[in-house]
Amino acid sequence: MKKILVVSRRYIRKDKLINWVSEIYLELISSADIIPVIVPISKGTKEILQHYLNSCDGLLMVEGGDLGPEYYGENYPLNELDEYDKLKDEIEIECYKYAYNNNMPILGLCRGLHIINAMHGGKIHKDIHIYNNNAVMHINYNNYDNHRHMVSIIENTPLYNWYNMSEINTNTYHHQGIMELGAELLPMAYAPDGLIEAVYNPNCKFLVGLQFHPERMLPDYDGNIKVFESFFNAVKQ
Ligand SMILES: [Mn+2]
Repeated sequence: MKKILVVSRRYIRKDKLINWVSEIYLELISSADIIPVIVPISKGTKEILQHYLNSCDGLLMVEGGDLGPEYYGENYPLNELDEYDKLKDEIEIECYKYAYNNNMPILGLCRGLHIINAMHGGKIHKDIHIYNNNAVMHINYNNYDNHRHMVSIIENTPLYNWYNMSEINTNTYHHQGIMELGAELLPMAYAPDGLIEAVYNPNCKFLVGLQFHPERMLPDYDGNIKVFESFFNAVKQ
């Protein structure tokens, strides 16, 4: 069976650091007859990471804290970032580089999109709401899972093929976003404030980044599951 790596996320529970991954990703991967492999964040993981990489067929990068600004040429004070985790950055970016260099399918959601953009030389907004003067709310803690904004989809892109619609109403859980698009990446969708909400690299087998979370709104559009089906098919090829 093929394997997809997912790097975990850490937080402190009862005074101890624990690793976690949202179960929906593990369910989606295993229901496609692919083995989800959680790559834990621990110092020891870096020593053995190559063993994870040697056996992987694709990489899924999911939600998480802010990417370190060093990866996109900025040097904000790190204590101003949301859930900054240097070790997660290091492990996930090493996974990304291996997958990218071996032309393996990569899907990045939210933080994963930011990593893809930074690795292509693009820049990230420290906080999109400073830039857009709150014209569009990209995160709403009071209406977390039901908050939506419109996204317009560009024709002749993979995203358009999946949704077959020129506009969708997406969930939105982010305070950062693409400031400058990285080389080779093409935009697939825009929010009403102009923020790029989806990208792909047409020179890769499958390299897609989405700002929204299709897995958290599966019933809303048939296109949501197609994002994952297309990713999994690329992994199986
Ligand atoms: Mn958004």
